[in-house]
Amino acid sequence: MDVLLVEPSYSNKYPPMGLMKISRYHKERGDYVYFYKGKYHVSNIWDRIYITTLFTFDYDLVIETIKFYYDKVKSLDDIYVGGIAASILTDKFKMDLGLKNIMSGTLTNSSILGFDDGVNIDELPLDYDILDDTIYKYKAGDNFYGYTTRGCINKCKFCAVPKIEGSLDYSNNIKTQVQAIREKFGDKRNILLLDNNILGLKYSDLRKVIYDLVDLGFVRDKTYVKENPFVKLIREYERKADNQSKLSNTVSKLKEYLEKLVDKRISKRNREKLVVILRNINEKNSSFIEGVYENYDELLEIASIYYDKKVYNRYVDFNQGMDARELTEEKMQLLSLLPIKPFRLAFDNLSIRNEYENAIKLAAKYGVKNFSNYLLYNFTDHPDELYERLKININLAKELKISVYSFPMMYAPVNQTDRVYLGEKWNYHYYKNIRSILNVTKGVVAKEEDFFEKAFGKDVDEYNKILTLPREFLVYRYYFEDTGLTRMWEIEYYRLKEMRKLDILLSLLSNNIRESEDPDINRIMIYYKITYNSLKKKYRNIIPKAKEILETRFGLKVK
Ligand code: B12
Ligand code: SF4
Repeated sequence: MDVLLVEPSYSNKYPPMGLMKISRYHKERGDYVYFYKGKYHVSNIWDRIYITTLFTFDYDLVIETIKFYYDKVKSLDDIYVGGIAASILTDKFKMDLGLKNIMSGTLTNSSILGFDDGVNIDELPLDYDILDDTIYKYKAGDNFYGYTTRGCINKCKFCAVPKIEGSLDYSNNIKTQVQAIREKFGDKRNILLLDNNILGLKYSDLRKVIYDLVDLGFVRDKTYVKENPFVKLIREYERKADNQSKLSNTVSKLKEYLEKLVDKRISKRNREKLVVILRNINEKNSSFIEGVYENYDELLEIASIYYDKKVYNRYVDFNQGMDARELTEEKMQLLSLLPIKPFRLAFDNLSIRNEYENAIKLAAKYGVKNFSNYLLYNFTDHPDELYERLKININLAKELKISVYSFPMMYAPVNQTDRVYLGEKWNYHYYKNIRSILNVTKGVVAKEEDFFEKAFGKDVDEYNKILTLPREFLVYRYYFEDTGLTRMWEIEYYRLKEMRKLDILLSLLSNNIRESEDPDINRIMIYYKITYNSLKKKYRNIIPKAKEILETRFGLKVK
């Protein structure tokens, strides 16, 4: 059977685990499997095409990609669509595509795909080889990926997990998974666990998970040693040859590795030996790989001397924002056996402030120094609450001498096919400005107090002022501050604040209106029409004028 696995060309951090499991299943059946990210422009007709989906907000791209493959199969029933977005929006996919095989949920039995061998595909170890078929580089790196649980004990309204995975189900196969991957692909340094709520497990189950990870070598001491790259590449070649996979990438990697070895700081004798071997291989008409096998022992001997043999730390990353409400001292004692980095907690709303602060303090007591915490916003929260939560993190970091990064996560309803959604207590102007600030920082809120205060303000009042700024003033902060325009805008802002007219201003701005019948509002509106690019053209004379006013009227010296 010829099988094509497809991931649409959205940008994502983690490799497509679902497809990696499906690949493993088909390769074990003896099928040919190829993976492509995006639209594969070849004339092949495939026996099966599996297309994975992830975020619902990529819906349009996913639909377009699926349709692209319609003429690459004999029958449309040979296209299988699955994964997270397909599980959330199964009916919509079915309606918009008219395909029979839109699958929902996890692949707990191969019968779901029409096979009768009863394999639990969900528990199969991942096939990392498919990642060599694509040039796309997944940011999460070459690590172990897995789940130790599925589902969750909670049913938060903003989350899709209760719908796609149901209640918390403990599946303790992480040990088998990691061991199988080690056997087939060699060791990897870190492990990223995509559970939803690991702390929802009762103590005895959590204990089993943690001890499995400890047994696998994920401990706080250094235990990771890189493998000899030559051995790794030869094993990759042989594994792929067994599966009739495309070998050219591996051969190129092997060639590149050996050529680079010549340039490394190796002994004169070994360099000469290596140069002769490589020249002989190239001069012979046989293939490069045959030459490598002919000189295998000598190459192995040289390669075994020159590679990084240092011992490194490993990291465990529970990718979720862990549930602070469920962190007890007993559970923390268990977690402290692992080299968790970063330690991620969820701070979804102020109502869990006490539990959250206690969880951080407890973790810090057990030596955790690096936190990366998720803060949901634009849901039922008020904008001020985001500031308060960010500030709490800054204060905790200072008080406990730890590092706390905040990752604000913008809410959008889980079944929406775009990300445009405004929380009931938010306005569009604030919403856009928060996104602008986060764009500059790549979504992270600085852990240092001075950076934080510059970005979000010293207090809630200043935060509100920053969120009211014209977007351009926010994005090109220093430029507009230097021209004096920000100061001038501020004067108008405080005037309107006194007059209690800020709500009117924000409502107009949120509706993209830049004119008002109210002269007080119109005075400030001018600043919202200025763009960084047009400044020099249209508002050339504003800068000297601004300077003059600020200097003569307010005694402010402007650069
Ligand atoms: C890890 C993760 C992330 C990672 C990135 C994931 C990635 N792949 O790159 C990070 C941390 C970056 C992330 C970020 C976000 N995430 Co997230 N994330 C997850 C999580 C925990 C796992 C997703 C995953 O990759 N799973 C791996 C899957 C695909 O592999 P698998 O489970 O083994 O696959 C099985 C099945 O899905 C199926 N299958 C899979 N593919 C296929 C294909 C075929 C053909 C078939 C038949 C079957 C099939 O079979 C497999 C075996 O059983 C989910 C929650 C969850 N439990 O699903 C949320 C989730 C996907 N995230 C979610 C959200 C909201 C976000 C954010 C938008 C949060 C925010 N507000 O900023 C951001 C967006 C990031 C962005 N791009 O802008 C929502 C999605 C909601 C939606 N409407 O799409 C989820 C569902 C969680 C939730 N709270 O509701 N996320
Ligand atoms: S605790 Fe996390 S995974 Fe569970 S329902 Fe709430 S948001 Fe979703």
